[in-house]
Amino acid sequence: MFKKILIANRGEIALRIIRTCREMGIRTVAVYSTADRESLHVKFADEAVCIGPPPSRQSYLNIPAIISAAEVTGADAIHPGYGFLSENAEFSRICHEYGIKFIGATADQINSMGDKATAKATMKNSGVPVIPGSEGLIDTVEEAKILAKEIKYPVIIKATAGGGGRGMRIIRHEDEFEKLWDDAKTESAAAFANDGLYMEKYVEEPRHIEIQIVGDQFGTVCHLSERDCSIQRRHQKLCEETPSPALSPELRERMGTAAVKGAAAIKYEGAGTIEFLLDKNGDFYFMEMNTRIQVEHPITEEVTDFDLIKEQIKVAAGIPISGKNYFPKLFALECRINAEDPANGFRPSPGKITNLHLPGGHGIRIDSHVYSGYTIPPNYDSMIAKVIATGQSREEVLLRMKRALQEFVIEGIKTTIPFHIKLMDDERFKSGNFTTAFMEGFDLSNL
Ligand code: MV4
Repeated sequence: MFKKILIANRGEIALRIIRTCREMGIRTVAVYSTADRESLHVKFADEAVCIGPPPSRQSYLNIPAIISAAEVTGADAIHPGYGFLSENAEFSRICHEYGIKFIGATADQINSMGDKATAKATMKNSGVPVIPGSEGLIDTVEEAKILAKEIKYPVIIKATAGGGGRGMRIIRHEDEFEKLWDDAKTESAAAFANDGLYMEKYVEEPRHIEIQIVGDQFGTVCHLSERDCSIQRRHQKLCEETPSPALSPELRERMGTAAVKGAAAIKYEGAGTIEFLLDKNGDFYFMEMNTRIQVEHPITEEVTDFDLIKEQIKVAAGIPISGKNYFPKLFALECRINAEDPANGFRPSPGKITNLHLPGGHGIRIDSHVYSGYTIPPNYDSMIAKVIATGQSREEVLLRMKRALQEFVIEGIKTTIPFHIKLMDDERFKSGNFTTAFMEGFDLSNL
């Protein structure tokens, strides 16, 4: 087992990783930018190294500084958390070259899933259902128009280097094709230095269902069922739940099996997520694979009683998994609390937390790095806490979440708490019958 792990991240996920390391008897090294001197991850780790000034490029994305910090502290592994360098193939490869175990996917796995057209082809070849569309990239707009006629409008153009909604265009009529095609090309060239595009039939109002998987170094892959992430705004998830109100045990089994098949085909090691679109007929299709631990992993932990960070560390150390799948024994919901003003277009609201009281009690878990007197720097992601409610039924969980959100006191900044309280009272949300279009019809006034 590793003796010392460097955590190449900040905020709540850095704390989350430190906690599991403590329980496993593994020493921890925090890295921090000068904006994070007073952060809890710095205080909770056994050692801490400053890696640069506030901008991410010069600190949490600064590969030479992070490798140096691992070298001087003698860390034998690096956990990248989510975001930052977690899906950076170059970083994974450099760690490997320096003899430091990267607790995440290999460079090859990151590359093969990072290129979306390649990822789709790989999944299709391994028998995972994919959305009808182009075979790989499309060279010319003429070719694209012919294909769109064949698969019938509406279609969606996606950037192969994109993901998470960037570089996409929905095309509903042939007369807008050339403009939207050019927009997508220009945008992806500027954003990713890669203008490769592919096309799919557009699925109207799907649900976003993702399957958590874990693979070991011996080719064994298991799944831990799904998370429903349909409540999103501009591709930012707001809350996630498991089990999905839309899945029967039979569909869960089929989606889980498909995810395992796809991950096994690339000999996936570590924790990963296979994202699917679920359409109104109950058909599901591979969308993307995330080769990292995700923000919403705690809901899976709560309903399966399985520590995903511990499992990531174990498989990285070469310990085999059992191969058995995990199914939800309880219900869980996560609300992401962001330092944003939901009544003002979710505009960031950094600043000093002048007073804080975190909720607690039965069935409530809080993953957060903030404390009373802490100043949220403007340089990073605005998520400041995750409230996770667990219970015996979906109804109980929604009532428990509302109770916890009402207990939450945070002064000095605006947060998304009022939005989540309103969400818990929303009839559509309560019914469980919603899609990724849910937020388009949500009234954000009176928050
Ligand atoms: C789609 C789609 C409908 N049809 N692909 C959004 C993010 C990226 N992962 C892919 N996305 C979508 N791809 C086809 N063929 C609808 C979306 C989509 C979406 C997906 C999941 C969650 C929220 C979403 C919001 C808008 C669009």
